Amino acid sequence: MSTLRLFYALWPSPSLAASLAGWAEQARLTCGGRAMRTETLHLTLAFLGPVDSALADELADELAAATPERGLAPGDVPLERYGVFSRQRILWAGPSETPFGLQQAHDDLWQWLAGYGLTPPTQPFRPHVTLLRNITQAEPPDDAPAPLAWHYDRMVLVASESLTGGSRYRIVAQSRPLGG
Ligand code: 2AM
Repeated sequence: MSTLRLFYALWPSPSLAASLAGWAEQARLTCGGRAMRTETLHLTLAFLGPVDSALADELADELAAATPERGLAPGDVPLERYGVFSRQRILWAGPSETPFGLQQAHDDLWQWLAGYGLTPPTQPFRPHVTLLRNITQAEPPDDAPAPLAWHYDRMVLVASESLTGGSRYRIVAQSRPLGG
């Protein structure tokens, strides 16, 4: 049976993604590593891993239907600091504290996914946008650029497809803004 490697994410507007690319450029001066392509920057809400294609279709249909249970309450996440996951050699941008609404969105999403037999992570939710991979210096820069305000009103379901030399992200569905 074929599977798709899936995750749910918030996807920034092109202008926010461009600002984040500036953050990546600045951090690379200190941390080295490889910048993520601007058009692939995102904040993961739930990583599912490989899911069989029938379930993947169902999840995509449900998300596109965007009923209140499956949609996403709009909210704000400030991107105000750099951080590092040293084991994964990742430099990221994220909030200083997880906003309540975003945590709620994460928890609600996983509660709903559990109904499909998918297992929630045991690790706490650490909202972040990965900016650099393979960093050579595991301390983030002391200072971040001016904070970025991210207002979100929808989420996307993304397939991560392996290609020789890396992976490609393909948005398979997105929720409609609630009330929109
Ligand atoms: P990362 O950027 O911190 O690597 C696609 O891989 C997205 O899912 C990335 O945003 C990645 O986060 C996230 N993700 C979360 N858990 C993952 C896992 N166990 N394996 C791969 N990606 C994961």
